[in-house]
Amino acid sequence: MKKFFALYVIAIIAVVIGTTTARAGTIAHWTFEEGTPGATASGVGTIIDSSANNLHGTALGGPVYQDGLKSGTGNTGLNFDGNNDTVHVSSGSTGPLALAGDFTIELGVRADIPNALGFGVFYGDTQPSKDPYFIFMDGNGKLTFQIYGGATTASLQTANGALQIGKTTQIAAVFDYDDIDGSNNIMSIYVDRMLVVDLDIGTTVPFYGDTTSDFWIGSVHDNGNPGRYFRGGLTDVKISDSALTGSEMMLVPEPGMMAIFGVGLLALGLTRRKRS
Ligand SMILES: [Ca+2]
Ligand SMILES: [Ca+2]
Ligand SMILES: [Ca+2]
Ligand SMILES: [Ca+2]
Repeated sequence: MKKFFALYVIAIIAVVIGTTTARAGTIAHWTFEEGTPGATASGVGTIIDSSANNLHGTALGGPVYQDGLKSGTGNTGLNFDGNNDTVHVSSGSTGPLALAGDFTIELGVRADIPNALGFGVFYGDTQPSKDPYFIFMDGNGKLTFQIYGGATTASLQTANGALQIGKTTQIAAVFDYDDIDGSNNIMSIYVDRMLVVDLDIGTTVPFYGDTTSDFWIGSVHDNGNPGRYFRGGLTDVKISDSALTGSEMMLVPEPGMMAIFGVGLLALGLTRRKRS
């Protein structure tokens, strides 16, 4: 009975921890649920950010709302044509999207055609290159997460095939700032909430070199010039102010909480079995 009680307490603690981690701050979350599938997204500030920061985006080039993209929130995503479709969010080098300290960028992706991939998210400045962070998906399904740190550029890549064509995939780029002395900062890429690759990038942190930086979904805008448009569907783009673990990443519903709660229940179940 003592043992059962101990495990019961562990289960309760696990639930409490789960609730705490679920409160990791959301910097921005574009769910793409505001549109009707088949409708073309247009108009200033119509791509709704559900976070408190109200970082609403503007669709350019005519991306189309798409049904059947289940990842994050709901079933609706935005389909980009690979030609000129993108979403622009005005930011500036000191705004909430000038990410500093720990952060996680999550996005649900479905690439429908090989060899037609581009940028998932891109934070660019108006100098050639020198762009603080981006996530890029190449034609072989290889993911790149890159940070420009002023003196150095840190780039992390998966193997080919990390992103499968025709399959909705949950990808995440995590930056874990070394809270002890900032000397062992870690970049990671997760696919479907599993850690795929990580890298110690030393003291490098994103460097915001000018005052006209902006955030883009589905394209690159380096030096103010657009290019390398993504082709396919993006379901949700979410940015958090902490280095999330796989179980804390988005899935429907409330993944971190449910996963940890499940461990607690499993502990109770094992105890019951032992007793009988
Ligand atoms: Ca969605
Ligand atoms: Ca277009
Ligand atoms: Ca640039
Ligand atoms: Ca950290």
